[in-house]
Amino acid sequence: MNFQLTEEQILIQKTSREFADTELAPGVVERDEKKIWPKEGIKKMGELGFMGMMTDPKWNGEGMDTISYTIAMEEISRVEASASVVMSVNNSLVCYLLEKFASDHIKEKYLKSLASGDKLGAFSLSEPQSGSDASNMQTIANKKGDHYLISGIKNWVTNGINSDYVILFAVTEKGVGHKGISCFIVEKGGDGFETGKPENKLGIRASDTCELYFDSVKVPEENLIGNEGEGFKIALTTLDGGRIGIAAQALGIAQASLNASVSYSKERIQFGKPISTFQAIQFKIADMAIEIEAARLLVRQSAWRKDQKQSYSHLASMAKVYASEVAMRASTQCVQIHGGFGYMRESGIERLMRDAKITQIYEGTSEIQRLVIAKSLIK
Ligand code: COS
Repeated sequence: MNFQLTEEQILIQKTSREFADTELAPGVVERDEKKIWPKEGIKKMGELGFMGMMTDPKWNGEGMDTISYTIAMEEISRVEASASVVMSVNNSLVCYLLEKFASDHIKEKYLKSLASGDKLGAFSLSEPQSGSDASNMQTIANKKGDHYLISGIKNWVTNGINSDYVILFAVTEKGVGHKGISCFIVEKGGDGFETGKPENKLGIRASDTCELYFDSVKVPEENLIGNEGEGFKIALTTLDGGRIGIAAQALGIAQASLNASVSYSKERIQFGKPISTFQAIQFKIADMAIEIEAARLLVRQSAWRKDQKQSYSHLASMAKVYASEVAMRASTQCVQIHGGFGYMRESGIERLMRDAKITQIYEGTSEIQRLVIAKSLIK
C-alpha cells in the first residue's frame, strides 16, 4: 500500500493551491454576499486545465486520474466552494458522462469545447416532484421524425444560467419506470427553452442555480446519448463519480475550517493567553484533524478504485456521506472557536458552515448515500 502522491499529483496540488490562494481568495466574501458568479476564476480554471481534468487529451482534456481531480477539488473548495461546484459539475457530471456514453459526433461537437473550458455544461435530472426519487420525472421527449420535442421543468440546476449546454434526462416511454428515461445534450437558448431566475441560496451563493423550462424544444435525434431507455443508468453511473467530487469539495471546506481554527486560536487572547492553550479548544481542533484525515482516506480510496476500474459506487457514497458530515461538524466548530467574530458575515467563517450544508444534500442526500451503501451490503 502506497500513500505517497505521484510527482504529477503533487504538482496539481501545488498549482491548484496557489491558484486558489492568489486568484480565488480575493473577493470571495463579497462574491458570496452579493451572489456574484466567479467569472474570471472559472475562465482561469479552464486555462489551467481544471475543467476537463479526467477527459482524454483526444477530446481536449488533461487525461489525469481521479485522485488528481480530488486533489484539485479539495484545494479549490478550501477557498471557494462556489467555484469548485462549477468545476465539479463540468468535470464529473458533464465531461465524464459524454466521454463514457456519447457518440463521437457529440464528443467532437460538444465535449471538446467543454473539456477545454471554452464552454460550460450543466446536468439537469431533478424536477419539482423528483429529487431523491429521480426516476419519477415528468419531462417528456416525444420523437417526431429526425428530432425530439422536449417539454417539462427541471430544477436546482447548478450552472443552469451560465452554461452553454445542458445534459437533460427525459421520459421517452411512459409507464415503464426508469426504463423509459433517456439522456440528451441540449444547447441553451433554442425556441421554447427558458432559463429561470437565480435561486437565493443559503450557501454556495456565488454559484448559479435555477430552474429550466422546456416547451416543445426541438432536439436533433443525434443528441440522444446512449440508447433510448438507458438514461437512468447513465445518470446513476455518472452520479457515482460525481459523488467523489462532492466528497472532495466537503473535504476542502473541512480543511479550511481546521486551518482557520488553528490560526485564529493562536492569535485570539482570552484570560491573558491564546485560546489555543485551552484544552477545550485543543480537543475541538484534534477532533477536526482526526475526521479530516479519515475523510481524505475515503475520498482517495474511492478515487483510486475508480481509476483501477474496480467497483466504487458504495465507496463513493461512503466518502460523500462521511466527508460532508465532517465538513458540517468542522465548520460548525470553526464558527464556535471564532465566537462572535465567526458569526459575522465579513469574517468569511460562517460561510464555511453555510457552504458545507449543501454537500449533505446535492448529488444524493446523506440518506440516499446510506441507502446505496446498505443495498451494496445486503444484496
Ligand atoms: N449505476 C448504474 N446503475 C444503477 C446504479 C448505479 N450506481 N444504481 C442502481 N442502478 C440501476 C439498477 O441496477 C436498476 O436497474 P435494473 O432495473 O435493470 O435492475 C435501476 O438502476 C434502478 O435501480 P433501483 O431500483 O435501485 O432504483 P431506485 O429508483 O430505487 O433508486 C436510488 C435508487 C435511490 C439510489 C437513486 O434513485 C438515487 O441515487 N437517487 C438520488 C438521485 C440524486 O442523486 N439526485 C441528485 C441529482 S443531481 S443534484
